Amino acid sequence: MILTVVSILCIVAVLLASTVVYCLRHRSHHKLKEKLTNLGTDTGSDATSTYQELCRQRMSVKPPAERPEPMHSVSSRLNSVSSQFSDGGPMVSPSARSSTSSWSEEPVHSNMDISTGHMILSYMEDHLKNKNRLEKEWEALCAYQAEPNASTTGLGAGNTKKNRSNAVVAYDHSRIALKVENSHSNSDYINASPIMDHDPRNPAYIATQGPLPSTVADFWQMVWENGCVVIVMLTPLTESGVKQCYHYWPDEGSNLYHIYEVNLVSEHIWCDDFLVRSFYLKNMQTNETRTVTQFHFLTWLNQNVPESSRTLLDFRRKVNKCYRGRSCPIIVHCSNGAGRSGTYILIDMVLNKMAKGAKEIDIAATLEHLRDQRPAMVQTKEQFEFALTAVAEEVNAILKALPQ
Ligand SMILES: *[C@@H]1O[C@H](CO)[C@@H](O)[C@H](O)[C@H]1NC(C)=O
Ligand SMILES: *[C@@H]1O[C@H](CO)[C@@H](O)[C@H](O)[C@H]1NC(C)=O
Ligand SMILES: CC(=O)N[C@H]1CO[C@H](CO)[C@@H](O)[C@@H]1O
Repeated sequence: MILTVVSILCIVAVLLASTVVYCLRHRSHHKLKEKLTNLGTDTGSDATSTYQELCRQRMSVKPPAERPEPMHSVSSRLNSVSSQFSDGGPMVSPSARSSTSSWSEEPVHSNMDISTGHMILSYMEDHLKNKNRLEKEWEALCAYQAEPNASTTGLGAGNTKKNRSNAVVAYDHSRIALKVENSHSNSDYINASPIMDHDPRNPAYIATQGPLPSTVADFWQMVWENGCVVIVMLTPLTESGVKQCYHYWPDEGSNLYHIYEVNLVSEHIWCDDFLVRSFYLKNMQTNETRTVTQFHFLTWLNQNVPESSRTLLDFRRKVNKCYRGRSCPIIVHCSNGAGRSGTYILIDMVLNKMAKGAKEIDIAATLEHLRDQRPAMVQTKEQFEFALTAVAEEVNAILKALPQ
């Protein structure tokens, strides 16, 4: 009997011991797992702070170690040495911003690579100081010949009256064609050019002339058929008595342009320089509707430059905030759809390339690329210089907004 009791006690003891051992092991395993997880997040935040530290160091080294080669070629190619920050690493965005009311200036946003930013800035500063170089580059741009460059459709008998200027007519190979069956004049012509950036199928912009009284229905048809939701208007309606653009929207209520009904929903005056209108666009044939926002810059005169690049840059940020997440082309027009429109598109395209982390920024070549698609984009040397200044100023603002 004693033997039996002892053996039972032994079995119980063994069972207890193994349970305890199991529990302990399980717990330590769990702890280890926990530790590993923590370690994971620890290294994560470590990497971020290391990255931020690197950025700070980079920022404090004022002139970048490798300055771009002085420009010899016309197209002023700018290569930034590939940097260690750019490939998918966490991007430092501007830190907490003060709350912004709808009246305030839009904060800068960018994923621009810091070393690229410095490179561009020092290049631009250099470029703007050296007037002689700017002069030469502009001369070369003026001599640039686009090929192909035929505009037979736009200059054809039925279409010439649809052009504001004979000098700026959409190229045959690069023009927006309207659907004839929906056109009030049974024609597919409008003086408008799709402007591609990198994607050859989807234009990023449509550059067009300010509508004439006879082309306003064509204009809204184009807005409708290309799925556009943002219009950038860069001209006042008249300048010292000269008509620049037809008043192509209703001042209040709605107007019908052929089968397109346009309803003015709101008008928000942002400052002396620009305002924003919101339209409700309805296709009366299908009863489909869409909201279209028009950003109207009021103080940029023909053949001129805006008084301050800061205002135009703020305007651009507001346009892009509204446009964010879309893939339709942005309609950009002034009077002839080339001078002011070309300048705006050049600035926007270059800054967008930078924001996407492009390592190579070539402003002159970008302008040639625009001129391949529409004649006379950017019309004066002052406008070209303005584009350079504006880009430099925005890069400067982006660098300043990075956490110090
Ligand atoms: C148009 O292209 C032709 C060649 O196809 C060229 O000779 C001509 O100079 C070009 N014109 C302009 C204004 O670029
Ligand atoms: C559009 O709306 C009108 C009025 O409500 C209606 O009579 C017409 O049939 C509609 N058309 C289509 C294509 O739905
Ligand atoms: C080449 C040509 O005929 N251009 C015309 C385009 O349309 C405007 C406005 O109707 C005319 O003034 C231009 O002469």
